[in-house]
Amino acid sequence: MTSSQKQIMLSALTPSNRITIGNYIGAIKNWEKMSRDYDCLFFVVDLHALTERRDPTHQQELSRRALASYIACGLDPQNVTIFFQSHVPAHAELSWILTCHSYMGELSRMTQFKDKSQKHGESIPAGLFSYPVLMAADILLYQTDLVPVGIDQKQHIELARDLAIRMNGLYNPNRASKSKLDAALKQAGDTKSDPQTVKIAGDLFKLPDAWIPEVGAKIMSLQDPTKKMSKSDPDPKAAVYIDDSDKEIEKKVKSAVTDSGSEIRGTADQPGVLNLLTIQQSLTGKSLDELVQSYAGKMYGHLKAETADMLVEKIRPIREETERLVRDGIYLQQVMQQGAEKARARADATLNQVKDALGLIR
Ligand code: AQP
Repeated sequence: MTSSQKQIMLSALTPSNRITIGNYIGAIKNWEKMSRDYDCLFFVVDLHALTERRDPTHQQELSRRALASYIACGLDPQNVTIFFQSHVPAHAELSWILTCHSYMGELSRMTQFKDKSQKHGESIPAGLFSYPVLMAADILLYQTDLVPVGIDQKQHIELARDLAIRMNGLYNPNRASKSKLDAALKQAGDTKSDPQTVKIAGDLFKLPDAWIPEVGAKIMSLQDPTKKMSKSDPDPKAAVYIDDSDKEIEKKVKSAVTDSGSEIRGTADQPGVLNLLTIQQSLTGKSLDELVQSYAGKMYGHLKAETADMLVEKIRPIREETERLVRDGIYLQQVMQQGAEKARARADATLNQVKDALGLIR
């Protein structure tokens, strides 16, 4: 299949800190697998990272490392488009246009906004509020079919769909009258689905679907297994990073919070144990039942030691390759330039259609 016949898949990661095994298991690991069957765009959302203040030199380091890690995790820049969000100005432009079509109410309902704004007291950065609109622009610019994400991002994909439906409804004249819509649906060869979800001639955007992994959609903090593992968790023991040393990985997993019992059941009332089993499930492809059976009669110490070993084996080559790539500045520069050129051409095609539809003179 040529890339133009393949469905379009897109995903991204915020360089807000080093990449965790949550990001790896919930997102990057699946990108690599899917990159063979889809026309893929993967990018580093450096504009999203600006919602928090960070030292500019450190920010550059985080962004470069994220790019290097994508490649170290198996993404092939010859086969997929890899780029930085800030290298494609259309993201920020479409974001403003979509902001003008978004409602305060729907943005205030975003769970991530509610969670992340808490620590800011009275001075909540407006960027945190409008972040999901920029994310919608990221997705809609590329006429994306599928967005692989962890469960925490599902609500943001739903917003992107709502905005696409709203914009298509407002600016596609074929949707204005029933007879024109029926004719357009017939032409699209789909008269059964909800007309809002079928892309017809004149639509600005395709509606994206979220793809959520069956296993590992929400890896939990090692220190508080009721909370998501996050890059920016201030407790360094809460997450394993994909460039942690073997020793650090062992130490963190061995000090993971479990509970006071000793039997390994993998049930919801053992969130810490379940989290370690989920990590193993994702790394081995084994079922939960199979893993629980293999731990019959064993102690939490066994579970922790074996999880640590698996992570060490998985992470070591990624860490070593990331370090090698970070030192190869010329190669990374080449990847980011080529990726940005390919992405710009595709993003501009959509943005120009949007500008025309809205009456902006180009
Ligand atoms: N704990 C997790 N388990 C599974 N998937 C996860 N993802 C994030 N955390 C987990 C998925 O990783 C991708 C990249 O997300 P992001 O960096 O754009 O934003 P995020 O979801 O806000 O990630 P973090 O790690 O929690 O970062 P901070 O601390 O900066 O907010 C997404 O697909 C996400 O679902």
